[in-house]
Amino acid sequence: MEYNFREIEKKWQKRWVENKTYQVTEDETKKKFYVLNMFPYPSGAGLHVGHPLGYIASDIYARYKRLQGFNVLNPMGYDAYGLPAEQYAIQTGQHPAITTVNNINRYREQLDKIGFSFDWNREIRTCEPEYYHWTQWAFQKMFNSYYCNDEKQARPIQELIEAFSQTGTEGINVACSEELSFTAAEWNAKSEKEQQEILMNYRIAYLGETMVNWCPQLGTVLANDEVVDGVSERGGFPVIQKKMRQWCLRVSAYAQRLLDGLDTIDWTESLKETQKNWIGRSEGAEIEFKVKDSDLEFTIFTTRADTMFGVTFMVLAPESELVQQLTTDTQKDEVNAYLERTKKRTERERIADRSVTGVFSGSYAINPFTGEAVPIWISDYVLAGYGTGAIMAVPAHDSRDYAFAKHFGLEIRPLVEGCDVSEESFDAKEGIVCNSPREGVTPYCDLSLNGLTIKEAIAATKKYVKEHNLGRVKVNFRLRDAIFSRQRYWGEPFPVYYKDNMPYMIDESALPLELPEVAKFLPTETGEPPLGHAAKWAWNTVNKCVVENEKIDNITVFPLELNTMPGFAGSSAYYLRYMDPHNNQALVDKKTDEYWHNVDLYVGGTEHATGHLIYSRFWNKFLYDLGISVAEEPFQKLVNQGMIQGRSNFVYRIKDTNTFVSLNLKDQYDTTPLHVDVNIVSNDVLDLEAFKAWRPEYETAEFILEDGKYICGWAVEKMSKSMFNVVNPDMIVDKYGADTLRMYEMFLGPVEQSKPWDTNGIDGVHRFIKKFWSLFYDRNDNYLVTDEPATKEELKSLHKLIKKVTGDIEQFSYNTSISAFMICVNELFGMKCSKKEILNQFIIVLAPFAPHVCEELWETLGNAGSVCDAKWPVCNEEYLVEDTVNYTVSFNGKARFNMEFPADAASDAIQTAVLADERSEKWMEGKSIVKVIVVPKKIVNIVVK
Ligand code: ANZ
Repeated sequence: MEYNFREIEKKWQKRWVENKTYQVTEDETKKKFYVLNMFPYPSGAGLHVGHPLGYIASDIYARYKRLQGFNVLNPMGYDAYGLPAEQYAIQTGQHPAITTVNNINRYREQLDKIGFSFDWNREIRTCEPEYYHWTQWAFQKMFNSYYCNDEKQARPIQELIEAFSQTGTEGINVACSEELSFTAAEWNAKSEKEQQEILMNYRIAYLGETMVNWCPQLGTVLANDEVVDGVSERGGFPVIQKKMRQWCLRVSAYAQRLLDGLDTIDWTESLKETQKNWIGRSEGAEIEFKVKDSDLEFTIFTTRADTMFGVTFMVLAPESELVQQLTTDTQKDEVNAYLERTKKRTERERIADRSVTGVFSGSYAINPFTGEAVPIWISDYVLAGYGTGAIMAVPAHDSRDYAFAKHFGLEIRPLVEGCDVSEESFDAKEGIVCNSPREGVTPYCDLSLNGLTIKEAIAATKKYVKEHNLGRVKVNFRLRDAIFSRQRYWGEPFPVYYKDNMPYMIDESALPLELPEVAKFLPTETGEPPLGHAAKWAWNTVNKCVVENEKIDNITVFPLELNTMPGFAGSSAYYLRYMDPHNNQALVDKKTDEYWHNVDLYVGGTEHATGHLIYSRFWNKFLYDLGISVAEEPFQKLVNQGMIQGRSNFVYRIKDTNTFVSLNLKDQYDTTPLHVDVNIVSNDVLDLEAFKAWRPEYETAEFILEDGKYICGWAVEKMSKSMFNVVNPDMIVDKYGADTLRMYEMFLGPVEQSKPWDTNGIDGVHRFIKKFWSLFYDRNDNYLVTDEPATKEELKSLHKLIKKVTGDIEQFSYNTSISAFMICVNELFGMKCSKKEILNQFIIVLAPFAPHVCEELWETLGNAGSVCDAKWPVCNEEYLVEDTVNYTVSFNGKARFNMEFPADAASDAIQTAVLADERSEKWMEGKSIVKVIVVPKKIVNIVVK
């Protein structure tokens, strides 16, 4: 029988569905294992061969764990809200829901062909109300929570309200946007609206005034990476910095826990490092500075409190509220002109740009240590959102302050008098180098830092600051709160209505609040988000339902929120929903959650290092505080799969002709290289007829061939439509079968590495499967398998394989496993081994990689049930023990020949046999033996004289 992969794969894919082979339940008798892929955004282009790489890798692991007896959860779903569908809708009028469903169907069809062990019964789509119900629900919980720094967890906002009404802000230690201070009497005297405004300062989901990249023409806020050189990436429209009231999530409250959690999870060091830098913990001090001739004072954040003596000016971020207060009349025009200019720059540009700009405010600040007055400047190298948005500048020891001082001719004062302050002596990291340890330093007030290292000096200064009430010790994080509003249509609606301009949550029992229909997917004429076009988008608080806008009376019917949630909303807790996807009472049932606990293996791309992987860790910690999630970290082990690059092919057209010359002859002509569709090239040989049919202009193409073939050039590039190097997995499946595709993707190289897709080797993998098949059936369809007992050699070959593959899978080293399969098949083939005892085990080990052919052969061997439920074989080391040892026989240290001995042969017997061997005679002739040394299992050395 031929290896007919088309029939086999169809048969088993159908059987798996009929038998519900991949449906999983919470089986308490088994240990669980949760495998998860980062779920895809279903784009219009469908899958290319790069997409399934991670899914195949995790599928192999999932199948392997199941064979080891684990109850494996391996779900799949779709991150279905997002910008491309919305933009397509704007261009074509096609509703994003329709495009999304079409794309999902196409993805599903493609995925089904590859033979994954997904439990499709648990599929989720983030755009479906049953799913986003729980996204909205979590948002409401965040709105109704604050973060207690003492207890290090989220608590109900009600507790805070009670504390305010009894003791005001006295003694509270909570995460907030701004430090506020009021008494209980003051709180109780406030109106409801005033109280609500104050609570925004503490809620975990809050409306905050934030600086955003605003694009007036597009009518939306843009993310940093959607802005290039001050204009929108799409359309090239100007983008300005604008303060807007947006929903935010207080991710910053969790900064320390996000940092600490990294020590408890099994992620790569580089990914942990990226997250650490993103969180950016920084220990320093906040110090108060009074403004000269004024009642005003302001706070700066510094990590170098020890440099107070070197402060020669202060700098405020342009957005700082102090700017207006501190600018003197004479400086007003200059300052305003500067502010106009900086508005146009995004924060990222400001960080990247090292050119020096700034303006003097006209005011001076008093150094609290020295009493000296120093000028206050405004410059955009100080960022509004970090620290306090104000700094003390120490140009002798900070490179940006140094550049600023040089540019504006301000004083540069080193901590050690007489120190060289030329540019050359400046070490960007350490500052001016001669400051450690300090000598001859003027004491600050009564604080002497003489003889101290930088670290000691910082500690001494901090202590002094605290004792003298000049400020406080402070830990800052670079991690910002997440902006959670988008002016888009295709996203989760906020379950929020507005009364007197303040947000209120709709009743939890009324969730989900479904996305309304709109006439247009664009912003409204008055600049409101697309939901502003919805005619029925008001909340009736009595009947708890959505009603027409004209019913708004602001008494019982109120307008609903027009923003929608961002892309990361739906992907932040999806792993929890897979555990219990059909539950309409809760995000996840507690017992079910306790069973699955968290994701044991998460596979996905590194591009999510600082987005999704921070947000979902935050979201999970919040749910953990609420007692919903049972594990503090959602993803125990994380593997990042590499990218599959495209391998492009080129043809060479002779200039001004329609003649194409083969690669190795092209230098004889003046040619232009052109990309050619890789799907009409095989092993770099162009299919001439297919080429002519590819495009009308090539219909009359002529060719100059070499050896009767047209050889194409090639290069490794990004896999993209424009390079014609996109390989569709469907094509590979049609031609070679899913098992070959799966094995070939893994054979390309280590999972974590990026590598080019190169179809040239695929035949080899396909031949391997055929050869494996031929151990079962010969060419004449004879069934070869026998019940004869296996020989030692055959068992050795098999157990070598079991050992290797088990070890490799544990380390995701699948490419080396595949080599091991090939070696073993060759060995068995050489031994003409078609014994059931061997093949049965081989099938189990191969099944995670090539599930279809293994199911078929498993059945052929007469096994009942699916191979998925077989038992992973254990390597028996006894079979690996060598029976004989090959000894090297040396004379006077020179190796002369080899001899085989049984592994347990005694040294005496070996010595006797070696000396008796006729080959020894030659080397001993006429000489006498001084000594014979037998090193067991290695060598025999004979010393002669
Ligand atoms: C005085 C000083 C002297 C500083 C010196 C550094 C070196 P990290 O580690 O990133 O926390 N800084 C504070 N707030 C800032 C802001 N909003 N925008 C730009 N820079 C800001 O760095 C903290 C240091 O960066 C602070 O310590 C402050 O400069 C500056 F030899 O204060 B330093």
